[in-house]
Amino acid sequence: MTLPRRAVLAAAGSPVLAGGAGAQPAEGLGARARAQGIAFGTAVDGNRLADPRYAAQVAAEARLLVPEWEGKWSALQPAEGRFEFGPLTTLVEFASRHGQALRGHTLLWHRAMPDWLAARLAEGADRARAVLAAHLDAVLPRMAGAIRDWDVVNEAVANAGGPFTENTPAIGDLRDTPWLRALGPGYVDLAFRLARERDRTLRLTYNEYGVEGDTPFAEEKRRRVLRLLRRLVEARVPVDALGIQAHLMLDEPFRPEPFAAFLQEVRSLGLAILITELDVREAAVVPPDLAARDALVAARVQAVVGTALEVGCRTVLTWGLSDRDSWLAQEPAVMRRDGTIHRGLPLDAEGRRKPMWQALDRAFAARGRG
Ligand code: 9MR
Repeated sequence: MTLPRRAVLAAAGSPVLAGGAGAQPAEGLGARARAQGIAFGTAVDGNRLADPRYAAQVAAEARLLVPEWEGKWSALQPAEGRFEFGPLTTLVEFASRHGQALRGHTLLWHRAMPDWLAARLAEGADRARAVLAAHLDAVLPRMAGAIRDWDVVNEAVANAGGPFTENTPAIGDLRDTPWLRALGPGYVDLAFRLARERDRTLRLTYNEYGVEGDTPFAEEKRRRVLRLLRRLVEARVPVDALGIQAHLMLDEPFRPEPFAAFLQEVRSLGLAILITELDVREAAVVPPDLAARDALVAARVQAVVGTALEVGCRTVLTWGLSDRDSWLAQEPAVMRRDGTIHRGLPLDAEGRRKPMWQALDRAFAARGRG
């Protein structure tokens, strides 16, 4: 497997290839995963692509990209009926120049909604159905050549308490959102059906967080997600895959068994499994030395990703590549309180490979041998 020429040129002399101790493979994680039949990639923020170091990292490490914000309603339809494809097209062009695939995120979410949308949804079911259909009519054909896999519905299942800031009351198992209020629980079915009607060849994914840990919170979330997926499959709603976000937290325990059992159940429904947004929030109190911190992150990543690969997951994306560019370094709700930044991505703030990079590489290689 060889990297496209442009990616090799972009990566030459880049710190992504210089970091870490001992011999480093010249090729990126994406190429190494691909050799094992696994698609590896990352979320990309198009605003940062003008930074040559950032662009070189993305070119060198990823074979698959997902827009961090450019595929959301607030970006794509800032005013009703006015579609803005510029930012997403920047990513389409970058991916095409570097021989990378692109997946879509997201066609329906209760966040990153433009103001006009909440007002329109409040006008009732007919208006809600019409705006959703119009959005898909504009976005899916326009992106059909570039995006073959969409997160159709994102984070529809309600949390059962726990460490998250967004614990809105549930209606049934679903989160209380403007979409749910307008259309009832059938809004999930509707989104998948409308997407399939518009393009029968797309892979349609349901994307969710909070299902990885060995906690009562995650256990209940897994039950709720399974109930939703079972209902959708029984109703012949065209859902093809479950995206496991995998925003992992080291303050939470993890055991492979309950996670693997959940993934097996999902597989038995006939759905594919993707890891879509992997990163790691370190514990509130961390060891004083970086090596020990990085070892904890790497061990968790290897355990979680290894488990998912064992049950047939063949797509892994991190939510960014370098700790410097992560939402974990920017968003107050998840930032560290001790003045350091989370070391929860494959590259450190300077772009050097960390033990998490090697943990992913090992997990991919183990699946190749297995
Ligand atoms: O990382 C994204 C951040 O930059 C955006 O401000 C935010 C709202 O659009 O979304 C973040 O990404 C989220 C993703 O879309 C869905 N799962 C959780 C991610 C982190 O919040």
